[in-house]
Amino acid sequence: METVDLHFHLDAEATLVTNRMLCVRNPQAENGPIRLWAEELERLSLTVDGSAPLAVRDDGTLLEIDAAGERVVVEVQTRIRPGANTTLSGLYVSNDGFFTQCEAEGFRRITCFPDRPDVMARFTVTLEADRAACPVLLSNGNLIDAGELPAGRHFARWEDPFPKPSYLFALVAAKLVVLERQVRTQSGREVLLQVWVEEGNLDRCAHALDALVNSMRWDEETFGLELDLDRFMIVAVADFNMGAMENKGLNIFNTKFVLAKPDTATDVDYEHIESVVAHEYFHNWTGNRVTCRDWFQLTLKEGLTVFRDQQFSADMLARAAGEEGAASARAVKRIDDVRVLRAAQFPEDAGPMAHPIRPDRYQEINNFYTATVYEKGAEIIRMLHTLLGQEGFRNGMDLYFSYYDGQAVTCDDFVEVMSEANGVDLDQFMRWYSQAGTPRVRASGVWDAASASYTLTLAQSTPPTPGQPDKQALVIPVALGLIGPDGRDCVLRLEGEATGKASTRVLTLSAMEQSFRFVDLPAEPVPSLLRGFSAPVILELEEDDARLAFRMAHDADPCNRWDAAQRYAERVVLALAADPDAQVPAAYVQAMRTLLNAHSLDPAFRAQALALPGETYLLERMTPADPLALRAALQRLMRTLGEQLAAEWLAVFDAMQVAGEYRYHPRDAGCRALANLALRYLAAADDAQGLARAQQRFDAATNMTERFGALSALVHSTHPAREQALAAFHARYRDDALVLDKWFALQAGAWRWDPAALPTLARVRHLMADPAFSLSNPNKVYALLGTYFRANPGEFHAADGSGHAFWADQVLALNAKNPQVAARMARALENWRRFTPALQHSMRTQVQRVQASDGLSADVAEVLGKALE
Ligand code: B3K
Ligand code: ZN
Repeated sequence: METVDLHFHLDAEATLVTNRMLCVRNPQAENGPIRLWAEELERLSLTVDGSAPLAVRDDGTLLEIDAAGERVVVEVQTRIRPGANTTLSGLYVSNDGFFTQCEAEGFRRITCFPDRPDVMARFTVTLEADRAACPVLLSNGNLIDAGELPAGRHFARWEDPFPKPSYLFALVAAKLVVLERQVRTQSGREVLLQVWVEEGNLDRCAHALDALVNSMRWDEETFGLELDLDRFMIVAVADFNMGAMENKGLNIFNTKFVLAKPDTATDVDYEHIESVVAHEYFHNWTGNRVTCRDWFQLTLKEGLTVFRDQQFSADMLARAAGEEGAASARAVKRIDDVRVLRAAQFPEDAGPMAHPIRPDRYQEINNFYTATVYEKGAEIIRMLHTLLGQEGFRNGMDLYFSYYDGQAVTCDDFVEVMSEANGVDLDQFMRWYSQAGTPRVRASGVWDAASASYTLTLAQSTPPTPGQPDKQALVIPVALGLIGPDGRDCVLRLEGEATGKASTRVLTLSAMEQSFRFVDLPAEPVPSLLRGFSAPVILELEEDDARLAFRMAHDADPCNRWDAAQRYAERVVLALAADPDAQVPAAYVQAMRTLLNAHSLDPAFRAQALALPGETYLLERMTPADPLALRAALQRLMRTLGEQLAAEWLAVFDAMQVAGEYRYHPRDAGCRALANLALRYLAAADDAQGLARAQQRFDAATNMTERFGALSALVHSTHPAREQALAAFHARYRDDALVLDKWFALQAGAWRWDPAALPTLARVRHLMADPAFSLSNPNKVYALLGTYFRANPGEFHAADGSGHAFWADQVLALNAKNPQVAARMARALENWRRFTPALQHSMRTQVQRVQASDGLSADVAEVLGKALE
């Protein structure tokens, strides 16, 4: 496809799309028909070089056109109904404006097209709409013409100089205002950066625009990659299926990842906005300039771009923290990423949807925008970075762009350039792309006093996953340190080496089992393995409580120090869950006290280390999963820590007060996070002083992080004022959709500390009737239903099965509206086989009920089909 000339006559009821495509016969392909995909299109006309085609076959989704000649112009006119498009894929209406979402296969819902990522064309787009309703008309690339039309209509014409696949097409026609900034690129070109939002939101765009400028600079400095367009636009829309979309020059974002001001957004929101803006911006090179040959290669752009945004955020945090705080700031970011991986990807890898980062089959590609393709994919890129080093990785990236700019390529192409640029063999490494499941690395060490040596044996195994019974050995970088009895890192010298260094080093495990012998160790060391979480694996290492406490206090690697705290907590919680009479060990409380009092540690790090492991992660570690017992155990543990460390929590809360006007800065954010955590523990213990502080903070807060932190603490207590606080919060933000999402999510996800309180299901049902709630808005669904189904297992899996029956009703209701959103909710029950027999029965019954119903979308059918396989 050489060029595509699109004309849109925009109207919510009936939009006319005229599409002129210059098609050139591919000399390498056999002499077949022109194949165009179509979905829910009303085709009005079709011509080839201005005449009726020789023959057309149309099965409703695929159009085959017989055409003679090497170069032909195919023109097709379709009518679509954006106002009735509730799927939010293709062209749809949100708050009277027109927006598109085409990845992965939405473009075929706009016009007939060879809608696959390896067909790239130069697009020219003319938009025509009512001027009063849609004063702003945007598409990809550069504005080349605009003007008035009769009957109050106007038009704009856009031209994108870069060939692109159809999934990167976008248009926006709406009533919007803009915050913009002119900046100069590294090579000296003036470019215009814009953030478009609805009127009234202009005071919430500055952070996103700053993030865009920072992203641009970072990609120039880190990878030598410059913005290639004269204008780069971000548009915020309230109805959007996911976070954001990297359409060429016209990124469309969920409002959640654009809008922020201190009164409405938390520190975490600020952080997410920065990283999503960066992610989409980085796609301009990793995704758009070099794109995917087919959708199996999705991780080529997603894993790589997530890795890039993770590195960017770490650099930004480190820069803000200053030299002294940089290392800790980076570690805190890494810990966040590891938390996400463990909470979302590990369960996926252990369930019926398990797939390699490059899946080898799918029914509905939209189901594969997963934590595996994204987050595990980023871990695979990170391992390459670890193995090749910063410079080697950069050389590989340079080679990648020099070979493949403007092309649609594969994951093999990417790994091959890394191999070529560094002269290393990465054939075995490629197994990470084809093998699913979370590998286990079992480690054992033996210290020999006589020879002053320590032999570390590492053995790997990967459990079977659907369709992959046998697994082969992977290349696993294991970063390690050995800690001496004094708490300091030992000099690491492998047998046969002349010298060693007292710092972390990376061993490469590539066989099923390997041993490494370290010498010159006069005392028995404590191993600290997988530092910085150097591979996406589960480390199995026997450590007694004393050793975990020792590493909690001394491990020089902050990630592992955090991990030691997580492992210790996990052990304690699972013991409490298994035996209601068990006690919280005093040694554990003492280890937490030591961390709490470690004032020299960065507050953001302390907040991470003192927070318990996520409930969904713990559920994954429990066999069989018993969410009610787990919840009870977590509550008991939090209450105990709240009671026994009350004085420390109060002192820490008081010490963490941030003076002055709100600013988004990692140091301030760390203080606020630790203060909010202190309130949660105090609330769990119903500590009167703690609750008084929460109440006071809620009333006097000057920013959302503090206000919402205090509200969360109150809600997670038995304090009678909690309902009043929820009502006050609602009254204050009744017209603010994004803040109300927080309010919905808090209630849907709340643990019930007061046994007399309404069960969460009743509350969720009640909230669904709230005028601010809508099943048509994905953010609302994710906030209320998503939180309840996926982040509140202790309530959702109520023993009477009421949560599961409700789940089935909602999945069915959503299926009829928006299959992508429905499929996401459907996945909440996919791991039903891991639960206790009674829960399994109730879950399976509901999964079967949904599966047996008529009109199931391919999206939902695939998820449930796999769950029941
Ligand atoms: N590439 C998009 C995701 C599209 C999802 C389609 N169902 C956002 C991103 O990863 O940047
Ligand atoms: Zn992406």
